[in-house]
Amino acid sequence: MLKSRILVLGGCGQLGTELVAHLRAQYGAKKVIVSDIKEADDEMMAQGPFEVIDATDYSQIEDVVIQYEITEIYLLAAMLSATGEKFPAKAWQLNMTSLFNVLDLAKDGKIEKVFWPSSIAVFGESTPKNNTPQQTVMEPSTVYGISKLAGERWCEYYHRKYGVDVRSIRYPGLISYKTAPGGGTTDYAVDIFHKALKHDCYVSFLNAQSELPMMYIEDAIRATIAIMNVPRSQIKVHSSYNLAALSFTPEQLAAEIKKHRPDFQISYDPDFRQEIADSWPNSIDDSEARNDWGWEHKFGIEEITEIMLRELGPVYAK
Ligand code: AKB
Repeated sequence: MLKSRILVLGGCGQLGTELVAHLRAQYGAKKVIVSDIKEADDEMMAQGPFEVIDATDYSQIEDVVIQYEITEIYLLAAMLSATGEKFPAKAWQLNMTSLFNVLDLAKDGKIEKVFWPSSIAVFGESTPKNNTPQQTVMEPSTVYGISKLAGERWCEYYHRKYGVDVRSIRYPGLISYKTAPGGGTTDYAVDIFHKALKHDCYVSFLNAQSELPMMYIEDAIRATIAIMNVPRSQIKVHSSYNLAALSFTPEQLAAEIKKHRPDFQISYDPDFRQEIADSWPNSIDDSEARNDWGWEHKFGIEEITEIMLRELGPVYAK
């Protein structure tokens, strides 16, 4: 019998929606409490306990932790890279305050374990671009990246000083069809499938050669659940683990889509997100995650393209 009672903060986003479904399948719906800043859609509301929580408010989280006897928190509430550049102060406030709230709950013994997502955004222009190592130069240029790097340092600090069990992954761009991503630089790799099915053409906000690390959502969920379930002794990196699956450019993804939809056309009109993409790695060395807790990715560009077109097809079928 699993004793964990889980709270997912920011549970209605791209990652949260699918993570919650997996956690509920594993632990039972009643053991996974979903929360977000506002009520979810009817489907999510009907599936199990839901609480409206502002993750920047310590007492709102604490009340729910006490009410449901929560043992683990997955903190997914965050403002991503592109939106963060439009609202820098808000991004910093949300990303850092929510993290301190959850780390403090763990420090005070009110919960046992924390999952907190970091990102490839912790890296910057001075970082080696190819096969970026776990430990390297890190000078992020976005507010989001700065908040993630600061967050990583605080996770390690709370682990070292107070013994907090916090586990973290540096996610690459995530590709999924159930929920749209919101406000990221890697979002083109989701949007392109919607536009391919709707109009057979896509105007990319990144240039043809912008190579970025990416991952299919199912791989990301498996990694998240795996890192949370391994014995604590196997976690050697207490800031955040590099995690990789594949890397591709908009041009390469378009060529893959063209194999299924020969009429598909892509054009390029880079905007402010180009500068963000240019500051991030092309590919990531995740050998520490592979060695320490057995990480292996499953999905490549062919499988992802096939799944995305197949699953989204009916949405756009006339
Ligand atoms: C973003 O593009 O901001 C995110 C990320 C890589 O963390 N998808």
